[in-house]
Amino acid sequence: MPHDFMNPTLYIITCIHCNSFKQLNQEMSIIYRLSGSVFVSILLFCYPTWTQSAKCNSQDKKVLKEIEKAIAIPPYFQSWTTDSGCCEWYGVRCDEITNRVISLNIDDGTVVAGKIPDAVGDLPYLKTLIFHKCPNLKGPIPESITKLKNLTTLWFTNNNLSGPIPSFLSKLKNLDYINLSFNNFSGPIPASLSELPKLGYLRLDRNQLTGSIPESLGNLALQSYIIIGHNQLSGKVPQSFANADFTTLDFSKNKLEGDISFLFGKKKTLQTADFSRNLFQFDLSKVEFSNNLIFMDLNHNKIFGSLPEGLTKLELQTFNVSYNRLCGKIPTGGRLQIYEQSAYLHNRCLCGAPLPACK
Ligand SMILES: *[C@@H]1O[C@H](CO)[C@@H](O)[C@H](O)[C@H]1NC(C)=O
Ligand SMILES: *[C@@H]1O[C@H](CO)[C@@H](O)[C@H](O)[C@H]1NC(C)=O
Ligand SMILES: *[C@@H]1O[C@H](CO)[C@@H](O)[C@H](O)[C@H]1NC(C)=O
Ligand SMILES: *[C@@H]1O[C@H](CO)[C@@H](O)[C@H](O)[C@H]1NC(C)=O
Ligand SMILES: CC(=O)N[C@H]1CO[C@H](CO)[C@@H](O)[C@@H]1O
Repeated sequence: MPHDFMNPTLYIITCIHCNSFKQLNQEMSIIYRLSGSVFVSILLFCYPTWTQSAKCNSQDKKVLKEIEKAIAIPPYFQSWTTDSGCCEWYGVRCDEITNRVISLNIDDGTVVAGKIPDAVGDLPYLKTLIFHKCPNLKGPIPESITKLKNLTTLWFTNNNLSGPIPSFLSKLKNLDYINLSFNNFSGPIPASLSELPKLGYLRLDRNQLTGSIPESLGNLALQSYIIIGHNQLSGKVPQSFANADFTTLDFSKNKLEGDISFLFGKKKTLQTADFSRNLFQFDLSKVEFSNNLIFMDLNHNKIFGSLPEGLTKLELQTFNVSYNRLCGKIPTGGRLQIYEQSAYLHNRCLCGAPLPACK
């Protein structure tokens, strides 16, 4: 941009619009050669913009640099330069008033490697901690995160983390959202998770979890989402779920067994029920369903009996009972005929549309 070197007003205007420290320095070095008084007036005008772009709590900055040193693969974290404010750094968000770091979100796969550093526990105002799609991020969840008393969102997804789902997560009383799906966590689901008074969303699917579903999980204070599919969980679904009322239950692809008819019922708010690919065994004939259900996948179990008339009242978007031991005529008069044959195939003797007529 051509500058009129003799007009101080023009400098002030260009300088107010400069939004980076670097640009500001360039502007100032030109001005400095002109006169002392112009320099001072420009500095005053620029001050607010300058502090904003450099804002950062120095303690938080130190911790972030430690985290970078521990896991970043060079030349990643290019925006994490010492002359810029850490609130502007990639993946970092600060509180507008206090300038303390409240969110750290590393979601760019190949740029980090190693273990989640203990230093993440030293960002005391953190509310959201995300490591997403980092295939080289390995090892356990560090206990240091129990220091993050403000944490509401813990989201470690699509990494290669391992070790247990730590029981110490129950110390983070503000947690309302846990998503640890697509990792390599093993061992049981800790019973202590039910001690989280605000936990509404729990997603632990696609790991190597074993053991049975803890009784306490049915007593979560906020009953909305439990997604624990694609693990190696076994045993029966605990009775505590009979009185519970979740919106989404996904137990798919585990080794769970027994009667789960108590998860349904006319008064439940259950909308999404994925119990496919387990060893569930019960008589479907007498089960009642609530009108809230929009997704029900029961494929690959050992469910027997016939399809109850009540199913014709539902407006299910997804319905699948294939690969079970069901028998009898598919009830008519509702929507059960709109689903593909594949939703009914591989049962003992189901018949009638959309399958061939009963004999
Ligand atoms: C985990 O690491 C293995 C190699 O050790 C890799 O093949 C796999 O894609 C990684 N998983 C994820 C979810 O990134
Ligand atoms: C939890 O993580 C999975 C896997 O990355 C993702 O698909 C899902 O959208 C996440 N859940 C929410 C509510 O963000
Ligand atoms: C996942 O963990 C199991 C042990 O639980 C281990 O044998 C396996 O190699 C791990 N897989 C990856 C990709 O790290
Ligand atoms: C039902 O589930 C089976 C088994 O996973 C699958 O092959 C089939 O395509 C599904 N059908 C529908 C309509 O969802
Ligand atoms: C809501 C909440 O827990 N706020 C806390 C966030 O962290 C600071 C520092 O640890 C506490 O002083 C707040 O009470």
